[in-house]
Amino acid sequence: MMLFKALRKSGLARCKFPFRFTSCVANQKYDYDLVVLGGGSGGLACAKEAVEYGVRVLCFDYVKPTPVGTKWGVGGTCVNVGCIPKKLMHQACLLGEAVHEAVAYGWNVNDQNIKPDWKKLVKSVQDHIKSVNWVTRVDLRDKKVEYVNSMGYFVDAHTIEYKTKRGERMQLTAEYVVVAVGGRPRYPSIPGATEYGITSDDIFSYEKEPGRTLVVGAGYVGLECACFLKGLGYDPTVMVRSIVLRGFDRQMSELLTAMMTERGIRFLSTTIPTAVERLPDGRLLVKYHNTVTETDESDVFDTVLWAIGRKGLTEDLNLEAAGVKTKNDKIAVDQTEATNVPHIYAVGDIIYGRPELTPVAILSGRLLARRLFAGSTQLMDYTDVATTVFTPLEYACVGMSEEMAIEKLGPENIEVFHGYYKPTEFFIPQKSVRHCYLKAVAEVSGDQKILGLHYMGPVAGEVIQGFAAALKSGLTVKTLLNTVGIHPTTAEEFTRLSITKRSGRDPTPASCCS
Ligand code: FAD
Ligand code: NA7
Repeated sequence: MMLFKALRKSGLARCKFPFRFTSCVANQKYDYDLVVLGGGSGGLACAKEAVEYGVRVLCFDYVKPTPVGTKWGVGGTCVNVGCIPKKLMHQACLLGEAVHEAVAYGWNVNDQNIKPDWKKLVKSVQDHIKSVNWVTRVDLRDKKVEYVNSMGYFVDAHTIEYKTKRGERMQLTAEYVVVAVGGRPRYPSIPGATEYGITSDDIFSYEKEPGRTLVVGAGYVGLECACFLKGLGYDPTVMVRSIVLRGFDRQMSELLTAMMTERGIRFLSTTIPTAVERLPDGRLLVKYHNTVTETDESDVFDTVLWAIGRKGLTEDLNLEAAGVKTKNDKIAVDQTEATNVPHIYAVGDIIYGRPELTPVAILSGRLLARRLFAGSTQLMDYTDVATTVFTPLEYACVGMSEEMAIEKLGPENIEVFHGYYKPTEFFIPQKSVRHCYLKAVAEVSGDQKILGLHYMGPVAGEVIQGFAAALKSGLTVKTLLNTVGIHPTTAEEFTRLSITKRSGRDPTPASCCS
């Protein structure tokens, strides 16, 4: 890796445009050393890392408009229609709560009925996104990653075809191809779904106020959308097909549901939508079926938001021409992110069976580039990836859920330390502390290696990020309890965990400093 960096510094490794086709490092058989399909989190990270080693890289990125016509710029889901706009909407909600809390803290906020201006918020969010798109393009140009704003697809295992803005078909060849095309929201196969429903791809730039909204799907995206809509003063209902937050710790998911219910979000349990119709007044009539009571009902909403999961964008890639096999709508890879065709790789959301998270896509893209072009052998470690659900009380976790630990080790071999806690800042505005809870799932014997940490409360993502590094380094209960806390914080509660579930003792604290 050092050698490549030194060569690059000396100018030997990279022959600058227009001499790109005669790169000193390159295999002259191909136009490019690396072509990346998809300029999102994973694709851009891979492309930008690869050019560091003096190779010729081209990255395609193209966004198909949604059924209602929403489209966006380079950078992929996270920047345009995912993490970033979601976090900004979440922040708007937290600020709304803070205004009301400020009064209790002595601030003279005259109008307590203040409401956010949806159009202004959407414009601010979109302005930020456009600035990120611009910075991304400049960054690609500065780093000498060639960027083509077109849909790329395989002609054969080393040849990619695309259409120019004028409609001409062009072809180029690459020694390595990285597929980083990500996914897009699914629509249910029911009448009216695409005509009248929107998804997370539309909501962050939606000009109309969402109003009374039906959010269909109780995964990570559905819950977050319902929560920011509620926080902004709208009236969301979440339709749940089976359970809330499948795949996450059950106790924490139930706590999250209770916290959302306390805040006035309605849940329609064991229900699936059957049709959406537009009424003469423009509102949407949604028909649905309860799969337990076997009853059919309907209700009227201003907006229907599908959050029923995402499908991988394999269908436009003509993967058969390259011989790449798919699994459902994703691509199965080995531990080196190689597909069944050795020089074709995949990173990010398009990989089958891996976490759909931006930092996962970025790190796997970066490590892949290092292995391909800088002699590295480091593999991506997909275990113990921390994540956060950005609901008003956030839920963050790393490692195993309680159920997973019980299944893997057996109930007799795990110990669960837990506790409710009272954030100091909640006292004056008398905010509900009912759902501020945390737990550590650990081995029962020895120093009690920690297998999973779960936290619901303020700034959960910030709290768990540091503990995630500790868990990856082999954190034990002994070390955790030997760690001196930072007082008064909520994160310090992890260093004070003393009650085990097995003991049956009440995990509710008596006072703020007990
Ligand atoms: P993407 O970022 O989706 O990029 C793929 C790009 O390739 C897209 O621009 C696509 O249009 C383009 N493309 C597709 N086909 C082609 C083709 N044939 N040719 C050229 N270009 C093509 N993750 C987190 O870590 N934290 C969060 O808080 C978080 N919040 C989220 C909130 C929402 C609402 C959503 C939907 C997702 C969220 N995620 C979050 C997930 C995160 O956005 C994804 O995991 C991440 O963007 C995946 O990156 P990627 O590179 O695999 O794909
Ligand atoms: P998820 O986590 O797959 O959740 C999808 C939700 O939608 C889940 O509650 C499903 O219920 C439900 N679902 C799926 N199909 C239907 C239909 N046809 N009708 C009603 N409800 C349905 O997807 P998300 O988009 O929330 O999150 C995906 C990733 O994006 C996530 O990992 C983040 O990293 C970002 P089920 O539990 O299957 O019964």
